[in-house]
Amino acid sequence: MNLNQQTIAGLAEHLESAELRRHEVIKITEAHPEMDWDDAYAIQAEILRRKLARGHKVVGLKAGLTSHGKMKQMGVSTPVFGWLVDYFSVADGGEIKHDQLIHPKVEPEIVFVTKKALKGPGCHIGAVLAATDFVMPGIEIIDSRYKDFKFDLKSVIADNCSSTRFVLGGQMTPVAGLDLRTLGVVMEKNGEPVAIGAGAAVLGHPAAAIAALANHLGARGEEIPAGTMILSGGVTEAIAVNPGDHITLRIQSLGSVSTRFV
Ligand code: OOG
Ligand code: MG
Repeated sequence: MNLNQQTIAGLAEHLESAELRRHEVIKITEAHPEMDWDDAYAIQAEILRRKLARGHKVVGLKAGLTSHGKMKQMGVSTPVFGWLVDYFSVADGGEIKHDQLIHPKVEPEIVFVTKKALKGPGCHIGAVLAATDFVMPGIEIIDSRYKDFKFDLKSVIADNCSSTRFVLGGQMTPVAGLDLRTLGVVMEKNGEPVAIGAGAAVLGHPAAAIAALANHLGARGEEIPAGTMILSGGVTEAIAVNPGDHITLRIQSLGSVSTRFV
C-alpha cells in the first residue's frame, strides 16, 4: 500500500459524498497516481465501513467488467469486485428516481445465490455450480461518481465499481439442466431490444465470475458465505437511461424483471 490511513479515509469520504450529494468528481488517481490495488480496495472498504456505521447492511456482492462488451466500453481488461447494501435494492417493477443519481446506466446480469460457502484460491466453475442454490435475472444500475463515466481500474474499484441500485426478479432457477453459456439475454428500453447477448459473454461462463470473486476474497483470507447473492457482471455494454425510460430484462429460462426511471 502506498497511501496512509488518513488519505484513504479522506478519499472514501470524498467518493461517498459524491454519491450521496449526486455530483461528479475527477478520478482520484489524478491526485494520487501512486495509489495501488490494495489502496483502491481499502478505500472501497472504508466507504462500506461508513455505511455500516450508519446502520446499513450488506445484502450482496458483485463482479464487474467481466464481459468483453463491458471491458471494451470502459477501456479496461480485468474484472473488479464490490459490495451491495440494503438501500441499493429496488423491487421488481419498481421506480427509480433519476434525479437521485448522477448519470445512471443499466446492465443485464445473471445473478447467483449460493447455498454453500465458496473459498479460494483454486475456486472453479464446478465448485461454483455445486454451491449455487439458484440463478435469476437482475438489472444492475451503475452510476460512476467520475466525470463523464471515465475512469481507470484503481479509481473505479475505490468507487465500489460504480454500484448504486439493482433489481432482482424472474424465476429462482436451479442450475442443474441449464447451460448458462447459451442462455439468451435480451434487455429492452421502452419496448425496443437495446442489448442482446448470451451468458458466455461473461468470462466464457458466468460461474467463472463467481469463482474469480472467491479467488479474489481468498487472497485476502475471506470467503463467499452460503446464502450470498452475487451479480456476475453485465453481459453487454451498459445502456444510459433517462427519466421516463422503462427497462425490461428477459433471460431465457429465467424469466424477466423490470424497472422504470421517473
Ligand atoms: C464499472 C462497473 C461494472 C459490470 O457489471 O461490468 C459492472 C463500470 O462500468 O462503471 O458493474
Ligand atoms: Mg454490473
